[in-house]
Amino acid sequence: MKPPINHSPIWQQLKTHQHTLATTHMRQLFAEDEQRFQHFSLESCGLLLDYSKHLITQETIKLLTDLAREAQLAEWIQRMYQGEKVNHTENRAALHIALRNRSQQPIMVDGKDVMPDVNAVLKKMRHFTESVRSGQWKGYTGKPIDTIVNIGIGGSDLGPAMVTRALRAYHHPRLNSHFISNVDATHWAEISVKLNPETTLFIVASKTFTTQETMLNANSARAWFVEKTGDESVIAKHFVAVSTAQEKVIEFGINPQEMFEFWDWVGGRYSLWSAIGLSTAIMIGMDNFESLLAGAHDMDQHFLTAPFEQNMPVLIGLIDVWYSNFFGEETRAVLPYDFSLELFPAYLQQLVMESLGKHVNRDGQMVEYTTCPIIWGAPGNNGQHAFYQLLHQGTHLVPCDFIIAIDSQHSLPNHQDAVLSNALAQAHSLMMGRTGQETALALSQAGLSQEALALQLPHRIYRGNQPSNTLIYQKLTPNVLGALIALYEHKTFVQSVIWNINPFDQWGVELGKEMASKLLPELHYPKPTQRHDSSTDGLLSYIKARRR
Ligand code: G6Q
Repeated sequence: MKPPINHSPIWQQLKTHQHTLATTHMRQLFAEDEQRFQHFSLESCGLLLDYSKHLITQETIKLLTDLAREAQLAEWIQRMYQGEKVNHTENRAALHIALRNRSQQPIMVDGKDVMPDVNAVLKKMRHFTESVRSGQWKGYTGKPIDTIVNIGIGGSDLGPAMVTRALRAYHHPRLNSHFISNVDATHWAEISVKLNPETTLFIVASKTFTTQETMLNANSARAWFVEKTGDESVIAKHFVAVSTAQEKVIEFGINPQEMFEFWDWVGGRYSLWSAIGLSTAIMIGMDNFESLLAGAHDMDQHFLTAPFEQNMPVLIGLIDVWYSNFFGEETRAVLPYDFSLELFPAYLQQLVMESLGKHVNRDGQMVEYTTCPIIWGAPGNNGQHAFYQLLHQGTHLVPCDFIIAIDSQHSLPNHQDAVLSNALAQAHSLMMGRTGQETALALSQAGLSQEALALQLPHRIYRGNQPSNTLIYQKLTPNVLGALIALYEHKTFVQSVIWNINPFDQWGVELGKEMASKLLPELHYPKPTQRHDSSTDGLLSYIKARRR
């Protein structure tokens, strides 16, 4: 067994190197190198990455890429791409790259090329999406479908919901879509009032087809449908499934011909590229869906072939490790200046925190370093009027990701100028800050009295030195979105390799599920329970006494 990465000489060198930068201000780094933007930016797959606003030098990049070599990153990338069972606790490969493999090179799992199956499902999706979009697929009264409802949760919801939202400009004009995930009846009730059973298509999206929330919502949807139509035999026209579990799909009453398959080597949070993306594909059309896959494939190729020093996912992954392990970073903010990406922070929360929120390494030993930072965020302009105060003047180091579209999906006079100037201003101000001297000058030029100036001065200083990545693209096309998502998937993989953790399992979500199934029948026990801790028992009794 290899000693932990933090015992390696290169980790120690990074620690020493951190001391030289710990008190450095990024202003100084920019002052020392007029070409800093040119030296710390790169362009690939329709994205420009500016990583100049970081507490890094060329030496930092050298040491971090050496750290990646020490962790055998290149070998791990090969293992993932070659279909090895890198998800060792579930004995599975993690082959989301196969779902978007546009090169048609074979990809083997257990000695079998998976590409014919992948392509067969894409073909079936094309056939089905075209018949729904053209109006050829009819509901039970002969009317074309106009509403798609995806019923799923977690990876079977967040990815397709985010992509479908992001690509609203590409939606078929006749079609609407909804995503039902929460088990609170409010979610179903609020959406079902908008549905017409004659023209609604339900997609039950569940890898296992056993997930409590999804199955409850799917059963309620079916009961609602049968009640409205009075005819169980027409279910096949209105319910399709996306799953790996054919028997359970049949048990639910969905025709296996109306089931879109995927495979155990597709992790839930990496599944938007599979048939789990069916709702997206119906809304944007299969050509656009394949363009999304192609954008991701371009990023897959970049990740596989570019040297670490010019490799986008590698660089931003390593820089995140730099802050996490050497500067005590606890959180990261994701700030899209593109309203179409309003669901992107929520999607990334699952991708990153379910993948990297682990405290044991691949060998089952406690890690001796921090792993995943907490991911949060919101569309930039809204955030400016809410939480940016903390970014500018709080006490936390919060590296930020600015994600900026040069062109919006829609144009109105002056709007995009406001978006762009705000995005650049925020990244600049968070980096530069404003010193006491500069603040005093600005306040006196604004005509403040000496007394008011003395009072306000400390409150109006900005410490700056808040690091950020800036990602810019022309316009959020399916292709660019594919590359952007794949960038974050691979960034997450890079960090998992450095930390020697498995990013593809999620055992942390099991304990709560097990406890919920124990508590479920207890909600109906007639007497107060005394079985758990006094808080749970007390709360249970309180709820039971008040339930209608
Ligand atoms: C993601 C997780 C999890 C999963 C949901 C839904 O990586 O595995 O979020 O996607 O629990 O699972 P099903 O698709 O099986 O319903």
